[in-house]
Amino acid sequence: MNGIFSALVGAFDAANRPDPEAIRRVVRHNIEKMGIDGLYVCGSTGENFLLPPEYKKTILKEAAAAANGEVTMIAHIGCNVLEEVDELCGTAADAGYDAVSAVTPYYYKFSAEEIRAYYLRIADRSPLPLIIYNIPLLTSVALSREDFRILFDHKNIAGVKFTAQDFYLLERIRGLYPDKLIYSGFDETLLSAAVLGTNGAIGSTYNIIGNWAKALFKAVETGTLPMARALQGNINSVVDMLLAAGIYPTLKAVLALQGAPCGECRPPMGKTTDAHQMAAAQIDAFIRMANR
Ligand code: MN9
Repeated sequence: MNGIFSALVGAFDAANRPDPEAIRRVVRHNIEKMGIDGLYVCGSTGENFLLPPEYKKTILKEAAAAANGEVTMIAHIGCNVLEEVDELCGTAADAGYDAVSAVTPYYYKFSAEEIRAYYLRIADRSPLPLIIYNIPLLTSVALSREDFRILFDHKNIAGVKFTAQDFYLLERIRGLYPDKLIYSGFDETLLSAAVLGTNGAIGSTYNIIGNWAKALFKAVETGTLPMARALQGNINSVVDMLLAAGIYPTLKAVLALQGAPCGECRPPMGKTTDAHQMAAAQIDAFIRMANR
């Protein structure tokens, strides 16, 4: 389960429905062109929070079929509706996923105890190991050291997708739980997380620069830090351009230029504009130049 995982982008048709052909294209692109180790399906990058449950199921199934057992597969099934969580968990198990992942319950101000109960319930019922998805920037829920202590005590809780800049906490949980899987979730701080001994990373930009993330991780493993720093510099130049233009539509526009078109974002996200296309052309040129 170690390595670089692409947070798979959503691939939709003109009516905003999952597009099986586009899903297959972007999955194969990630495996064959980026050389990634795994896919994280139906996460934030997959526009999870804009999807009805039946579309999530379709995407989980199509992505697994396209990956054909060649890489490690994690299904994000997190949701505030527990019946939906259970159902998606079943879909992920049937489709052959290696693990499930779940975002912290959000919107209502749940107590730490309620949040932990949510995870313990999933972990008790899930036939697949569970990866916690911690992303305080978007959920306003920040798991504490005490939360990790209690949650990591459960043998079916395998690890965490740590999408936060709290490297103090990251270092502490790495040291305390050497057997748990810790994945770095912010691509812009991949190096900082990798030097702390994370098991890998899960990120949206790896759809287009997964090969750089792989190389960065290897450079850290072999102790070639100047190389790792240079790679993080290139990754961050891409992240800067993506964030400035609007990350998801621009990411999709770059994928189209790389030969894996996957439609537009689902509303209420906006349509792809000329500005997105222009930024994508710039990013694509930058990537080509750096790959030479
Ligand atoms: O999967 C991604 N998080 C979100 C993780 O999309 C919310 C990251 O890869 C970020 O997109 C990336 C840019 O901030 O680090």
